[in-house]
Amino acid sequence: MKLYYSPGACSMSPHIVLRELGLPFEAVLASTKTHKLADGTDYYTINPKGYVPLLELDDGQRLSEGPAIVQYLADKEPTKGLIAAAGTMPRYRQIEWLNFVSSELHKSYSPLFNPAMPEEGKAVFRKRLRGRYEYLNQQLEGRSFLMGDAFSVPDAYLFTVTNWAKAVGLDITDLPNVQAFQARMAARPAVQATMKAEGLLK
Ligand SMILES: N[C@@H](CCC(=O)N[C@@H](CS)C(=O)NCC(=O)O)C(=O)O
Repeated sequence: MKLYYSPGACSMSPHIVLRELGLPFEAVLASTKTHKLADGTDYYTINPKGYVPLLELDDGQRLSEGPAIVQYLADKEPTKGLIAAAGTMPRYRQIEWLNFVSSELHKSYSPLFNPAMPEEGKAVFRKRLRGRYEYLNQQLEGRSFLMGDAFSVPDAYLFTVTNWAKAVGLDITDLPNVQAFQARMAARPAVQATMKAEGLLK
């Protein structure tokens, strides 16, 4: 398999999941700034949506959308416990979290990275994100991970987007459960290896 990624972008979520699962894969840099691969290939010819992550399967099929990719990957190795079985209530809870991270967090961060967004607009999105993190801080009370004691795929996604907070001037340093979650995730060997591979850690 090939994972098209850009350092620190939302593609870090499936990148972490691949390493947590120990699956063989090739990481292919597809910069979100240039939309070009290292050899100059126009990334739009690979993913017409232009964005990462994109997973290319061994049979050549391509799968986009981070929440779909992480479920696909975790379902390949069900004994690793990163996703609950389809049709069970825990699976729907994990989908509920993946959707929350995608629509309530990830896409509220996007305008904060957009140089065309005026500062007044950015303030609205920071406030919205702050409210979502206050909710998360309550949800993480007494839990190590979103689903309780065990790491699962939505945690990789939550860690990835929350890692952007400082860069966009979102102050969530006073939310202890969110901070403890980030620290717990950052200490995982697969997360360390991913961040090193993406050039975010030495
Ligand atoms: N709906 C997509 C969104 C992916 C997305 O927003 N990717 C960003 C990086 S975090 C990107 O590639 N941006 C560059 C672009 O849109 O051209 C998903 O959840 O996978």
